[in-house]
Amino acid sequence: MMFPNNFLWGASTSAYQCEGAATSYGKGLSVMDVSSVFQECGVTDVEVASDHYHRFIEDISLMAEMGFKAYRFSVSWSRILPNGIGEVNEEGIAHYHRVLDELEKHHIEPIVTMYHFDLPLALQDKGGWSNRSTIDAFTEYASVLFSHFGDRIKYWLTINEQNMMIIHGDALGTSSHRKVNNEKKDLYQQNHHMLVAQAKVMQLCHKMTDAKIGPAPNISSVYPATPHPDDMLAASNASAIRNWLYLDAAVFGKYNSIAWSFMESEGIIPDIHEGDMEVLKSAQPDFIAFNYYSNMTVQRSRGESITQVKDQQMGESEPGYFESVPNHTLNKNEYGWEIDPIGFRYCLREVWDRYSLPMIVTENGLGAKDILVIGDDNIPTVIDDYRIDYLRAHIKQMRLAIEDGCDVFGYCPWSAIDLVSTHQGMNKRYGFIYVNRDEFDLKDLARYKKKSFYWYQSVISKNGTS
Ligand code: BGP
Repeated sequence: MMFPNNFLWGASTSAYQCEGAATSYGKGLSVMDVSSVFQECGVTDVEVASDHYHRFIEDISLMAEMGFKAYRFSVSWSRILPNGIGEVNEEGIAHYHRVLDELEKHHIEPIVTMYHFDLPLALQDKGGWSNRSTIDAFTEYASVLFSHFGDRIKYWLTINEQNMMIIHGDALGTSSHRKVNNEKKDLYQQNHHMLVAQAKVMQLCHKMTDAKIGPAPNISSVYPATPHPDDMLAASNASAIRNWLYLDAAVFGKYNSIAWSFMESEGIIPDIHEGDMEVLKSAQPDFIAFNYYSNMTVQRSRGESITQVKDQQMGESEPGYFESVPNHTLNKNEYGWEIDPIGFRYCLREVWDRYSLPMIVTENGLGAKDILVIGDDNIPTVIDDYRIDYLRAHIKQMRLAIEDGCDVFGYCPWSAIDLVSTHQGMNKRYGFIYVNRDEFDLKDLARYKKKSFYWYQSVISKNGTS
């Protein structure tokens, strides 16, 4: 069996990780522009990033050369509304119209994330997502997007990896670092506000446009470390707390009962205003977008908090509920992320079984320290067979999941071009297109096609066979 004829092959990026022009053309600052993660780890800042803001025409034409049917990118909230609310930056609107013009020219479908980690700093200064008024700010931002771009965009994603911002906000640089009495309660309050905001925005989208809209969490299926029933329960806890809390609220409009009982025992039930649950109930996503890098293996909690690894794909634990352990049946990439293509099929089946909504994969990929070499034609390239192997194996399992009956309508791996990794800067690359800069040396920012560029081009031209 093949992939459906109109399957959306493409790749992803996010604004703050590739655009650059972080303080130009009327853009306001976002939390990522001042993120302590970049300062503390001494990794690439996002002032220039991959300079996609200035080079999007070249980048999109390279995507077209690869045969992309779709490009998933995010709009920078603070480029549209420099203060998060209020005055609209017309230059920002004009910029994204130019990006859309370019995509249209090449018949590439835009898949647009509204908010990918980069909350406007002006909102963070007022408490960010802990402050209930950020719900209105997000709704206002969405209404600006729908009124300017509503007739040009068919697929919107609300919030990228809301679950990772709650679980790994420190590692990602999205945390507010506010001094609060109960930090965990504050996080789950932020989560509640995001859920309500997302529901309002999904409703608004359906009212103002004919587009489709969906959430975009990071989903990992969870394996028990052993068949011991306690480990099975730990896996069920982990899945509820990490995955279903977010998707049940988005799709069914209610809190997952296992996650709720976890919040209750921890004393972190958020303040829920009258009418909030009705708002959650009355909104419906049209599809589920999700990012998959790896699954997770857990054992029953020994009650200790294990060392928090500064990485969103590793080291999750909830003392008393589960703790993650390495899965020795799997290989790891050079950053310790487990490589689990069969688990990808499993994960797609699990999400499909649970929600029966069409799915699009909006991230998946291999981060590596790519090395530029001179190719046969004397043009620099990267021989990234490791990336090709990774993607080939995942695409195969996605095809098998489709054969299993899963409705998957697109695949946008991370990332279209090299960009700034969340906490490894330019040292960890994912792109099909190499961006010629180092950690702190901007060089000439030239674009070079990696070996995976040609490989993916051929995959797309044969609709998924490689
Ligand atoms: C996801 C984020 C992306 C991206 C990716 C890879 O969690 O949505 O923004 O960066 O992970 O992560 P990293 O850059 O840490 O390797």
